[in-house]
Amino acid sequence: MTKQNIIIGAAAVVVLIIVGYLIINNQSSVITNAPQGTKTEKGTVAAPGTSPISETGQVVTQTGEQVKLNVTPGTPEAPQQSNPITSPKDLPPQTIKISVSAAGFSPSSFTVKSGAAVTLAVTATDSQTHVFLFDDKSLSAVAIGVGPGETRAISFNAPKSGEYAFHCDVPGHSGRGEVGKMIVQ
Ligand SMILES: [Cu+2]
Repeated sequence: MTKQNIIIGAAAVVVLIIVGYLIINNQSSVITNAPQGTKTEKGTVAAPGTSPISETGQVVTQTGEQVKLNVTPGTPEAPQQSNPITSPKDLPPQTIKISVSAAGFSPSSFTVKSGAAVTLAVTATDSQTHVFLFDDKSLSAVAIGVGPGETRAISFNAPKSGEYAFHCDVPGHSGRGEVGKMIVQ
């Protein structure tokens, strides 16, 4: 074997390692960025980053336990908000879509069935940050924070029947009309 052949052989091995790495890396990124509204190991996710919805219709944590709605947002027991969603088409069709700006929420009310696994998406349509939050502490974990122009979603099981007011938690925003209500039937 000539010196030149050894160099060519070594170069080929390096190329194979790089190609192999890229293939493996690409596969893992497909798994972590699960396609929208499709099945993962624990259930169906509405968008990358949301908590999965199990086959029995319960929103569950990454370890498979039912999420808690009265805990601090973003903690492991809470339903997780999605990563920013680049196209509204990336959300399942049954998603409840709400936009928020200085003019308020639109629509400012929506109706869901008690116990149903609801996916709610909030879009900031102006150049401000907004934080969707229910007034009732029993739903404190169902919170969505969006930057200017951003859309994010969260999945949760609707509570018992009643009306649940929500507001934007950024100081001054609810006072100018960023309020609304969820009606649970
Ligand atoms: Cu706001």
